[in-house]
Order: sequence, then structure tokens, then C-alpha cells
Amino acid sequence: MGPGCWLVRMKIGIVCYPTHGGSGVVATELGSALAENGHSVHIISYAIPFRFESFRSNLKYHEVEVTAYPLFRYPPYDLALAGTIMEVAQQYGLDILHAHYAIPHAISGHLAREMLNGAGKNVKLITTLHGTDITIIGQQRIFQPITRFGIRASDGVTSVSAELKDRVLDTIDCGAQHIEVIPNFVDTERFKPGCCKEKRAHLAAADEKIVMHVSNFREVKRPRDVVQAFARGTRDIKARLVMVGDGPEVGAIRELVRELGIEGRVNMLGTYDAIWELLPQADLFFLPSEYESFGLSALEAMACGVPVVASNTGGLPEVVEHGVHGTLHKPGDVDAFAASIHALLRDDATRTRMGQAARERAETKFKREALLPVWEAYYEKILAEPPRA
Ligand code: GMT
Repeated sequence: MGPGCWLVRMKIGIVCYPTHGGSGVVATELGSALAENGHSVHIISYAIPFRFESFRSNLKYHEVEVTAYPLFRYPPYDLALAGTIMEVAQQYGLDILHAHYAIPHAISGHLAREMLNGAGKNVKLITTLHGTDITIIGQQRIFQPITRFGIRASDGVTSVSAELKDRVLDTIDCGAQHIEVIPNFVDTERFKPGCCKEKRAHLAAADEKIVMHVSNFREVKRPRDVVQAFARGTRDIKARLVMVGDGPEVGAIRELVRELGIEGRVNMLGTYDAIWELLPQADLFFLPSEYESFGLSALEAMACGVPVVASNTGGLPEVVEHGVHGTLHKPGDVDAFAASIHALLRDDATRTRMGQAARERAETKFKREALLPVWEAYYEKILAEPPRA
């Protein structure tokens, strides 16, 4: 993607979590794509996001410095973040602050914008809602009013799926705030079928099928169901479960794998950043989450030509069409997941067809090059609007 000469070059601050998780990935990949297209991008976080690859003069990372002081039992990260945003905005003349995840990023962004506007600098705040900021954090009694405040205070708000937008409007009184749906995207040059074939031998024997799960092993991902459904669905099939990622449920999952006596057929790899090297080796991608606002990892698998077995929850049906790119079932229906895994692993022709359709879907609907102009147009629209009263 080359710099388009018609474009207004913008100075954009992106605030995100650096940890393994979809919102940080989306924020970082958007930042890289914008920088490649000639905009000046500043990523602000408490550590370098794991997908951050800076070798460009117009893509910078700024660390939030959190000061310890004997009086602070809890060092005020949100204020340190607001201070850092303000400093970066002043130094580089930012036009836009793009907060990924409502809590606390939208609030710190709001604070920074108010301080900047008070100093005569007009900066616009855009908040992207990613899912758990609404469905888990935003539903907690203590956080709901502040989530609502952050949404209302933003100059623009986006959500990663239509389902998440509806959920926000149903559960949070957003006032007059409009929510724009801009789906996540995938780099289809990096995530592609056939990549890194030499990795396969490290994951499984040549005659074993690979079922892959990638997540941060939180309860919402239902990792126990991953193991149970794999065990039930592959009793008479030579197959291996490859689990990638780390998180609070990992210990319990290891235990369950031992209880079921399938340790010889399960690889728990821990975190692996270059996930595009592993995904194409899978025969099936498995994501039986309780909820996914979008399911970026499923999209990344699809871009690699891998069919997906997932929950029919949240925004997943907007990404994966049941029967076309894989199969979708009710969260918790372990028998249905097991039956799908069994049927698909036994049917090479259907898997190949679904894998091809999945790749095509990623290329036609969620390609980075197609969604970048959507973001640019959205930024320009928000910039053109008068400042909030
Ligand atoms: O899934 C997680 O636990 C991480 C979380 C995040 O904020 O990093 O992911 C959310 O945002 C992703 C990117 O937009 C979506 O693809 C995930 O579906 C969403 N997770 C949930 O809704 C549980």
C-alpha cells in the first residue's frame, strides 16, 4: 500500500493495551497500516505492544511512566496515561487520539483532550469498543457509569461488530452518541495459506490432524470446552490439539488434560508472537468462547485458509458463516462441537472447500487494504465536525 497523494496526512495518537489480546493487536496493526500510508502515528501504552514493529520514522512508541510514591497504594495509571497523552499531543501536534478499549483509555483520553483544548489545541477523541470493555468491565457496578461517561464524552465511537453496537445501545445509555461499526481487519499478505510449512513437523506427526486454539485462556474463552470437545471428537482419529497462549486458566487446563489422559495428544505452547507461522499448519481452528465481540483469532485462521469451529455468539456469525467457512454452535454445547470436529477432520474435501471459502471471505470482507480507507475517512469526518460544546 503506497502513500495516496490525495490524502490529508494526520497526526494520530493510539492508546492501547500492549498485552496479548485482540484490542492491542487491532490498535497496533491499524497504527502500522496508517504509518505505511504516510500518517504520523504515536502508540501510547505501558509497554511495547507485542505486534509493534517499528522501523519507520513516522511510527513511534511512547511509554507511560507510572511513578511510585509511598502515599500511592495504587499508583494512578490513568492519570499518568492522561499526562503522557497530553505531552505527546503537545510535542507532536496530534490531531486525533484513538483510544482502544473504553476503560481507562477513553477516560484518560478525555482528560488529556480537555487539558489540551483548554490550552487552545483542538484534538478529537475517538474510542473503539472491543468487547470485554462493555460485556465484562462495563457491566460492573463501579465501572458502568464511567464507561457511559467515556462513550458520551468521545467525539466518535466505533464498535468492532454490529452485535457489539446493539449490545452497547441495549445496555448503556449512550445519549446522542452515534456508534459506527468498523470491523477488524487482517493482513492477508502475512496471514496466508501455505506459509512456513517447515513448522508443521514441530507441532504434530505427519499423519496427525491438527486442531488449533489460540487465546488468552480466560474463562470467557471456555478453554475447558476446547479440551473436552477435542477429547470426545477425536477418540478414533489421529489428531493433536495445539493450544497457543497463556492466561489464568492454563493451570486448570493442564490438569484437565492429565485427568482425561490425553497428554500425549495435546501441545500447550504458551505465547507465540508470530502466530501467522502456526495457523496455516492447522486443519481446524477451534474457538468455543462464551462470547466474542468479533473473534480476531478466528479471522486470522480464516485468512490462513483454515476452517473454523466456533460459538454462534456475539460478532462471530458476522465473521464465520455456519456451513460455509466452518461450523457454529451454542456456547457450552460440547457434544455439538465434538461432533463437528469429528465430522470435519474425517472429511478432507469439505475442510478444503471451507478453508478456501474462509480465505476468500478474509480477502473480500476483512482485508487490511480495504478497511484502512474506511478508518481514514472516519478520522477525516470526525476532524471536520465542530468541537464538542
Ligand atoms: O478476547 C479477549 O479476551 C481480548 C479482548 C481484547 O480486548 O483484547 O478481545 C476483544 O477484542 C478483540 C479485538 O477487537 C475481539 O476480536 C475479541 O472478540 C474481543 N473479545 C471478547 O469479546 C471476549
